[in-house]
Amino acid sequence: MSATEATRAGDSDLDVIIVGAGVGGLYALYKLRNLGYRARIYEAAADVGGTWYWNRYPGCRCDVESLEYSFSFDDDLQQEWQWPERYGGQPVILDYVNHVADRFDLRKDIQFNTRIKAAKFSNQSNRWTITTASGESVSAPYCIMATGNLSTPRKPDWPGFDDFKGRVEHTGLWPHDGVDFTGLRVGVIGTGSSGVQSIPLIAKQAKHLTVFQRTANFSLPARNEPMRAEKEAAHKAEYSERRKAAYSTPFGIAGFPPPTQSALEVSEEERNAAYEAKWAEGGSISYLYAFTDLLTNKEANDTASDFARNKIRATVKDPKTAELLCPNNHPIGTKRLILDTDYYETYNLDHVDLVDVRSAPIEGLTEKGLKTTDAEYELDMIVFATGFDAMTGAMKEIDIQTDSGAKIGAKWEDGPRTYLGIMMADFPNLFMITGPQSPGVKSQMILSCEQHVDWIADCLEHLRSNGQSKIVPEPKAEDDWVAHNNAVADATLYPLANSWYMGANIPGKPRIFMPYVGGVEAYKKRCDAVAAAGYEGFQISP
Ligand code: NA7
Repeated sequence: MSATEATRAGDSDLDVIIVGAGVGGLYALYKLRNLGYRARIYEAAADVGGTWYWNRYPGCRCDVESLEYSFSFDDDLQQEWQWPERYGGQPVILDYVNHVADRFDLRKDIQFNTRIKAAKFSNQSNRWTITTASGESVSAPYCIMATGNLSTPRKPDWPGFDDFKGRVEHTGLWPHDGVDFTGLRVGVIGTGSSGVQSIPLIAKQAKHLTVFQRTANFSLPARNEPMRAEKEAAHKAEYSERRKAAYSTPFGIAGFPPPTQSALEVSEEERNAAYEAKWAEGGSISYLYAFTDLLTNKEANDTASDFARNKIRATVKDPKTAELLCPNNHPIGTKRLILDTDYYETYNLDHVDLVDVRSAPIEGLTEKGLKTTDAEYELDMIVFATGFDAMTGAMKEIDIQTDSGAKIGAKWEDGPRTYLGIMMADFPNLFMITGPQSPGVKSQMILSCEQHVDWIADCLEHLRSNGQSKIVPEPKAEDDWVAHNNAVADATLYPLANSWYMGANIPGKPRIFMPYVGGVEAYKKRCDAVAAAGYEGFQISP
């Protein structure tokens, strides 16, 4: 069947349009189909996977352990699937997502290679009509945006892209047939997670590697290893209890005993012993969970930041390079804390150089390479590990509007505004999976996707069983949620960092802290209470 036929066939009888076939969209399709809704996914890529479809750069790996970072909705699935390593690498996670799509026969309701450009709501017909890049349209009463938080890769707006004679790639749009760096002089721009994960592997192949760093980030050793059979067996024996317990934790991951002491109430010796143990164990949550106040008290955080900086100094042989790699403008954990394998060790290799582009910013590309304000670097290939228009980018790339005059661009002009990160006032029947102002990126993402889908499914069931068909947040509920979100963030150290959580990586983007950092437990309780109170803060109508 051609795309046009599929669209026409699905046009009149769909209940729910889902945009995106990443983990959130796939689970939404599974769940809603089982409840008897006619749902269909529209996906820009040629296949399922979302983040894990696009980010194929060398070293791409999840920073949440694989036994956690997986679906919980089907016990046979979680018991049968075998993760080969402590942390899932991109190829394995993509295999897993494909397995889920096949196992639950999801592909028959997914239209691939279809980018959605517009979504318009008619109050008269109570329907969303979405329009694809090729001009087809489909309509349904409900629309779910499962468009992802890190799905709009961004390169800086520099001159010279056309002049550069070498090759340019972005980590978030990596070629499917891989890249051979052998014999090449490679430049990597960016030292966030994508840069830090790929740099050691690029260095293994490249003739010469120059890393262009604007901001040094904190990174901890991942301590990835083959899955230990006894660990897997023990985890699987209590999978259901663990999944349930995860909802009563801040990050949606069970198994980390909550800290009980402030970093400032123990001796320096005791403190460093605790950090040393966490460092040896690997994992970012474990480290940030060493004491109660690492993300709320700057003085406490300084002790954890200093410990990590000293580890960098102890690893990197050249003292100047070591100092440049020591983060000095944000508390540890306030930017995404990275997990790496041999990142700092890579700078001890003779053919790897670090260039500080904070003091001498990049001006643009030239025929031969990159030009900063004080030098030109000759390169055969430039890898942009420069990140994404995070959290709001994918939604804003779609022309979302209603016939009452609401427009997403205007609505979010000064930063995202949502109720619970799930819906927006003025945009009826439009749901988001892990939207801004929900814990999403600050949690085990698949758990948060499942929680949102379950909440949305319950909400649709509530409407259906009450003979209603329209739901929209009240403006006051949204105002209060936005204020609460900001108040919670302001009580932490997070806003001190120029992070993508703050929109700081995109020139001109409003600086507002976007994820909800009150923790998964508090957030889920709130969502459940809202539903239990008959969808408090929402207007519901026939
Ligand atoms: P990030 O974390 O946003 O990192 C992007 C990096 O690119 C970061 O070091 C930026 O420096 C750097 N960057 C961006 N623009 C420029 C310019 N103009 N000049 C120099 N350097 C620049 O993206 P990632 O893809 O690494 O990771 C995103 C998330 O994916 C990650 O947090 C995990 O959750 C998974 P800056 O810090 O802005 O100074």
